[in-house]
Amino acid sequence: MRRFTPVELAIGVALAGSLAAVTIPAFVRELHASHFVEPTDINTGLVGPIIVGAKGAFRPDGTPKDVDREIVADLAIFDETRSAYAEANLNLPGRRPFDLKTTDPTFREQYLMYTINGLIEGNLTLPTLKAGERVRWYLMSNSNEEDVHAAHWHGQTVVAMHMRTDTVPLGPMAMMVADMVPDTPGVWLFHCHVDEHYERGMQALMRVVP
Ligand SMILES: [Cu+2]
Repeated sequence: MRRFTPVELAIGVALAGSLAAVTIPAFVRELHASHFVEPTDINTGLVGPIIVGAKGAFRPDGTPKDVDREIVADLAIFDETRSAYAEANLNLPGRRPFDLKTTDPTFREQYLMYTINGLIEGNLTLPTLKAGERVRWYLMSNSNEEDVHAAHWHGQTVVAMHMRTDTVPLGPMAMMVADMVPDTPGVWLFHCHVDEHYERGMQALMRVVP
């Protein structure tokens, strides 16, 4: 079992900063994935967000003027049997990932990784948030058939889709933006509310300080 590195998965997390100055209206997000062999490329980690917004909406450093902090959270299942590295990682020379998936679903199941930003088992470290600051969450998911998620915050609410809520649904290859003003200090859980995903580690802790 291995974790996806920032280079593999979170290209978009880097892009979130470096390309934030490329702007189109209203902070539209593009979920960018390699299209060479798309399922293989995505499950290898070649996926990430590009954050864009209206001209004039960003500070010189590329961050949006109307928020204090941005967080990208990719709630994603990675099928390691479809990774370009599957044969090397699984030490099964001569077997193609596609064959592994289609011929042995039980084998495949144990190589599905339930991740946030490429990290499993709750290993993602979220930044410490300050009560009262304006935080924009960019949520995204992957394209596996099980990539149906429910991003859920404990202790805080967000505004998404013109609605105040603490849970934002995501379908396969979904993109959502949710704005939060944390108001309850403490250590809180952020996780996918789909039971199996949560139980398999799609979760992280978020600290809010006064
Ligand atoms: Cu989920």
